[in-house]
Amino acid sequence: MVSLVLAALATLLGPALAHGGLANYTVGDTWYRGYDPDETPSDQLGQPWMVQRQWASIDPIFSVDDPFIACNNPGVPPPAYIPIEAGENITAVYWYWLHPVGPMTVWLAPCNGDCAKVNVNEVEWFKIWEAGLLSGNVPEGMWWQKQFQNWDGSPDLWPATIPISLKPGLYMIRHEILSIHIENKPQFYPECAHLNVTGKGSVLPPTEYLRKFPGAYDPNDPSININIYTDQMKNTTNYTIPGGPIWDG
Ligand SMILES: [Cu+2]
Repeated sequence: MVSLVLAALATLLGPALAHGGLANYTVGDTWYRGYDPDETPSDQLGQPWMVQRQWASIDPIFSVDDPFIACNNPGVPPPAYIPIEAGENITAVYWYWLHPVGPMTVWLAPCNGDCAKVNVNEVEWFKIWEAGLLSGNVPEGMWWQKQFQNWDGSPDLWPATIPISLKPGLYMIRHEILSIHIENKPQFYPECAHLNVTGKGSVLPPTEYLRKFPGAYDPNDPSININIYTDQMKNTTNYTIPGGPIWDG
C-alpha cells in the first residue's frame, strides 16, 4: 500500500522532488520560516526573519566525511534566532517526507557568541533526541521515520524538547534524517537553525556526549553502511542509532 502511494507520488512530483527537507519551525504558536530551495535565494538569504542555514537543494549528503554533513550545502548562516526557553518544545515542520527507513536525530551545539560566525565543522554537537526502529524487523517494521509521514496533505511534525538544564546562550540546532532504503548508500538530510536559548539552566553536557560533523559517524558503522534487504535483516528487530548517547539534561 505504502509503496503504491510512493510510486504514485513519485510519478506526480517527478524525480526532482523525490527527496525533501525541513521547511519551518514552530515554538508554541509561533512559526519561523526556514529556507525554501524552490524560492529565489536572494529573496531569502540575509533577510532579517531568516532563522535557518541555507540548503540549496533537496538532495541528500552521501558521505559521512562530507563537510556539508554538518549543516547541508552550502549552509549559509541566517541573521535571526528562534527564541526558546530551556524545557520548551521546538517542532520541525516538513511539507512531505517520502523515505520510510532509518533513524532521525536532533542535535545542539553552543556557538559561544554569534552563530553566524562559527565554523559548523568545528563546533561541538550533542544529541538531544533520537528515534529509529519502533517495532518489527529492519526492512519492513515500523520506523519513526515512516510514522512521521502524513498522507492527508497535512505537514509532518517532529517535536523535540530543549533540555531544561541547558545553559542560556546562542546555539545551533541540527535535525538529521538518515535514510537507508538503498543498499550500502546511506542518505543524510541535515538542516540547521539558530536558537537563542533562555531559561534557568546552567549546564552543558560532559565531553563524552560531544561530537563533530564530520567525525561523529564511521563510514563502516553497520547502522550506516547497511543493506536492509538481506535474510538476516528480515530476522533483525533491533537497530542501533549512530552518533552516541542522548543528553537530555
Ligand atoms: Cu530522497
